[in-house]
Amino acid sequence: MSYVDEVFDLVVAKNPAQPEFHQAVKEVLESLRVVIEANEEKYRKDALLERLVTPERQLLFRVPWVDDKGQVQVNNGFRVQFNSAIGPYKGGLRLHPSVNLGIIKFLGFEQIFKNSLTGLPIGGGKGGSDFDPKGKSDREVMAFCQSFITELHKYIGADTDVPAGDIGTGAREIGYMYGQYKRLTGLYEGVLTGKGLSYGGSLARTEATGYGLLYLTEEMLKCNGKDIAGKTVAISGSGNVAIYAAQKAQQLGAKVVTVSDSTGWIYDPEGIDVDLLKEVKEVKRARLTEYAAARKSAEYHEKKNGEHGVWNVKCDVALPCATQNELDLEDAKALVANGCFAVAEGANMPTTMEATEYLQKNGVLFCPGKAANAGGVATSALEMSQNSERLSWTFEEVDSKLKGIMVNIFHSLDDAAKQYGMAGNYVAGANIAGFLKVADAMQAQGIV
Ligand code: NDP
Ligand code: 2IT
Repeated sequence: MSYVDEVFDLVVAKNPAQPEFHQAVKEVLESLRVVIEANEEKYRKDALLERLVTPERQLLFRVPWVDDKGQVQVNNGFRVQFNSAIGPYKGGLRLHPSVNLGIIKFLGFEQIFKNSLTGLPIGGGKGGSDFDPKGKSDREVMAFCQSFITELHKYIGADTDVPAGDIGTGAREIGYMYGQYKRLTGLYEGVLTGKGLSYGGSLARTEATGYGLLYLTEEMLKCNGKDIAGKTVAISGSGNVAIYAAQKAQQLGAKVVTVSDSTGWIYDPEGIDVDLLKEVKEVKRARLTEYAAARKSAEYHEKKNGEHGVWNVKCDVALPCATQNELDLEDAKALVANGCFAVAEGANMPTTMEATEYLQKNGVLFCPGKAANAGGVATSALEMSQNSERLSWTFEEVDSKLKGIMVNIFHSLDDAAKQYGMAGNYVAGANIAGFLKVADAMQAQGIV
């Protein structure tokens, strides 16, 4: 059996009931087959792949907190410190009831390659909890965040592990966590990114993932003889990534006609009103029904029977920005039938493997999340730099660095895909380019 297949079987056997982690590993290993086979003897002897798929450290802990009724609640806390070959562990914290160890491991594994692609010195990690911030008071969210950091602070630091936001973790949560970290350690350091601007945050970090997604998409289209201006774009999600993806798409002259959340979706043929969306989602923390109520041109659709809705709308470009496996084979068929020619992932692993293959086979330009959404973590690394030098850069400076990073990422995938005989396969390009730097650093540092 080939080394790649052996290691994949080992991952499934050693990590039972973690389907998302298996899926993320399978996608990467399949892409690496050609690279691994060229160096199989050496990699096998050094157990390089076994080390790559095994986290350096996994922290699982209890998070007790008191709700507004005086009742004690208990959540599970996670931090997976996956790989520190090229820098301190870096990656977000997801707060969502669906969070479990397998989900955090898939996210942490993806983060290794994503962070490598940014060209910046950051290793891979991810964490979170099955705590649901939805419907909780600010005091309850604070109580949870303080308890979470009371345990996690022992294992993180500006030069060891730097968490940030993800689903359910935004500026409010990062603020409470930062305050508790500082109180416990006495350190005013860049231990978290996505901080508020008054206490060490970076301008453009809030916008970075969505803006970066569009900078990369623009470059991918340009290199394939197309232009984002004048195109119709379907977006899923209505959180941090979706909102700023919609904003930048419109600034670049495209029309965004959909957004969604976990209960429904909006079709707005006049183009999404981003200011209204921000008011509904960032200020009121309300449902999309409020967007529809305030805007005549918008249709609201409840989600039924697990369908994803937005992918049935006619569009040129689709940007999934909500969550994993939200674009399946049926959705891919609908997109192709409606003439969609490009898909770029704002979320982590939103497209199933079958859907990805279908899109690629049908000539759709497809950029995976570990490249397309890397603008968020790249700008987090820029926040770390600013914190270390005790300076802050202007919005324009950060935004122009972000744009340069996204354009470079696209070219590194494009080049790697061509070099290994898979021109246009940006999934393979991303996995190979991300892997080569990490593998080189791991080999250079010996058996650790
Ligand atoms: P937010 O919490 O701000 O928004 C998440 C959005 O996705 C909401 O609209 C939410 O709807 C929807 N959503 C979440 N879970 C589900 C689900 N299980 N089913 C359907 N809809 C769901 O998160 P972000 O925008 O930060 O993150 C979105 C995606 O982007 C995630 O995959 C994340 O890992 C990825 N990402 C985020 C980065 C960042 O910097 N924030 C960087 C790179 C990637 P509802 O409110 O109803 O739950
Ligand atoms: O998935 C991701 O890259 C993020 N949630 C952002 C991580 C970060 O450290 O900014």
